[in-house]
Amino acid sequence: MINVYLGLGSNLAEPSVQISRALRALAKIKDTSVVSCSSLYASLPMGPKDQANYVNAVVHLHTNLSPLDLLAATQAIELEQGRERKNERWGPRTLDIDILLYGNEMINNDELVVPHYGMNVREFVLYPLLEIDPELCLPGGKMLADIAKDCPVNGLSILSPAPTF
Ligand code: PH2
Ligand code: MG
Ligand code: MG
Repeated sequence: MINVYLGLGSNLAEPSVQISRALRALAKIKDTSVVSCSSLYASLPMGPKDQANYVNAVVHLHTNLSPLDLLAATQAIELEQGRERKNERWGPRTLDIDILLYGNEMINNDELVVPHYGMNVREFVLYPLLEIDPELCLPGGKMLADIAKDCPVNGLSILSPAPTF
């Protein structure tokens, strides 16, 4: 079993409902189980400012799937929930699921980069992750808590408790 952490985000079509639904879908992926989910957080949009605030959460999974099989499963959930691939960088979306960490592996190929390239500077990833695993050590040896210390909160706030799954 590999410890995987996913970042979830939504700012369209009832974001909290999108995240709750995604969590239930993640719990149904084969050879995979949901260990925990953070609270739902409200966050200011990174990127274009003329879009709605986001709801973000981080989910801890155990999986026996390969990184690419897990990626395919999460992309299928994004599509199922109406995700449209647009050209606008960091634009609005019904559901985004990013693989943040896959065990201690460093992965870098055309399909997937893990650890997620932006996670160390995004408050809406670091603080939910810290909530569910305050002792986490990242591949490369740094403590999550030390990285979070250097990241401004930027208006991030807890919106509601973790959904049930
Ligand atoms: N995701 C984006 C672009 N901007 N902003 C916040 N606050 N949260 C996100 O998840 C997010 C974003 C594209 O992946
Ligand atoms: Mg993303
Ligand atoms: Mg993504």
